[in-house]
Amino acid sequence: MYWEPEKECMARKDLEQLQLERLQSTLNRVENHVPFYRKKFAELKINCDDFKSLDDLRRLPFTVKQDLRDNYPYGLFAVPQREIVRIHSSSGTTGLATVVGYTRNDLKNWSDLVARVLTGAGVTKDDVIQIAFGYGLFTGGFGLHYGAERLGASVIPISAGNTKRQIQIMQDFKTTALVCTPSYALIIADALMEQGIDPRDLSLRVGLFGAEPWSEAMRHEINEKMGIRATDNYGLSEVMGPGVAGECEQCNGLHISEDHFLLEVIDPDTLEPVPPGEVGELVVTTLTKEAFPMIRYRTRDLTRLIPEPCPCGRTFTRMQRIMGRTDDMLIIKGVNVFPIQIEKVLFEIEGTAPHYQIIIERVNHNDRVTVLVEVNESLFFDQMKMQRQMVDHIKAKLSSELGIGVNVKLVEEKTLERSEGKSKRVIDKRKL
Ligand code: DLL
Repeated sequence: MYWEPEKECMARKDLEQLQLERLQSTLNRVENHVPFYRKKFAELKINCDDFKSLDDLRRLPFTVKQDLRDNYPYGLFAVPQREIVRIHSSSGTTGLATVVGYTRNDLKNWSDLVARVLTGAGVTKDDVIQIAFGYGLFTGGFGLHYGAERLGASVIPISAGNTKRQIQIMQDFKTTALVCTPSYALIIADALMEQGIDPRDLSLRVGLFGAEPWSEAMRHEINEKMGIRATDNYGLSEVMGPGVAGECEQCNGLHISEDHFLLEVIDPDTLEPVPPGEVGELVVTTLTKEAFPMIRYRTRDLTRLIPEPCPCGRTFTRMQRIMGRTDDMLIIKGVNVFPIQIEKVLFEIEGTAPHYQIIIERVNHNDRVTVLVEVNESLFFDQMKMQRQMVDHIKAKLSSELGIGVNVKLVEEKTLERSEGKSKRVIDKRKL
């Protein structure tokens, strides 16, 4: 089943022509409306009218997350405020957050692309979709919601959390498709078992999971425990949100919506393209975004493109599931977290030494974070009350900065391992 077969099965030659035209118009848009790009193009003596082939893309500069932060909040928007109808933002409070905007037309394209991902995974308008992604500044909830409505399915906007209620709704409303992070799907699966509910008595048949890394092993576990077909879908707020790529019913790689996004895979060190089919960092250029076009955005996500055609008939290239990242970004409980955010909070708290360690574990499919913090007053350890107050204070500050709860443990000065080179701040014990 296709959402738009005339696009999804386009001949490569026609697709490349479309991409080139859309690239040219995107370049004109950013050059005319975004001072950041205009300045960069001028420095590199790039004349957008000279773009004659897609290979010319390689002459353009990369854009990185820091560029978004430097232009916080609206500096990279390519339309006046009055044309913006939606704003989303990814993790971090001011300074570290990235803000993205959408015009009405962007929202239409976004819904279409998410509807395409849903259709690819086998969802139709006869389905009842339970959306257990957070609704809010995160693009997951609203992105999937609008796509599912566009498709004409029955949408249950339950949002994330409250697993007991998720299950109750799933039973009563006869949910057929579940949308959430893969780790939350496993939490729901375990809760079903605990409550003695046989998933085969539910109406559930398909799952659309994304927003965090997972593995084939996790897919099998979800399939087994829930009796569904779990599919992977990928996206990132900087280039749109969910809807960038998704698996078809073959469950063997994610088709990239190449009519809206131009993909490159580069070697993160040399920044040169890797040979076809090899692993590298995914770089995305948007082709139709009006409010927030992105030129050669370095996603930091590692993957490889699958050169072989897919038996489903779609001609859009597939990418293998995300295999890792080239930076230190962590995805904890579906939320993007950078160790530097934790460091920033600790530096602001008097009495802590600049030594800390972040330990991440997965306990019963739940991510658990413990931050070990060295305190420079060993006296402290005789004063339980002060210690507790300090722990609570750090916890509150960290939760508000990160948007997730963490455990905090104070340790005496010089207890944490020192290293001569790069200190090992993060110990990620999760096995996906
Ligand atoms: O996570 C958008 C999204 C929402 C995608 C719902 C799919 C479903 P951000 O919060 O900006 O946007 O986080 C983007 O999450 O660069 C990847 O590192 C990671 N990520 C997203 N999808 C996958 C996936 C949304 N299927 C960052 N597998 C990306 C692995 C994923 N990692």
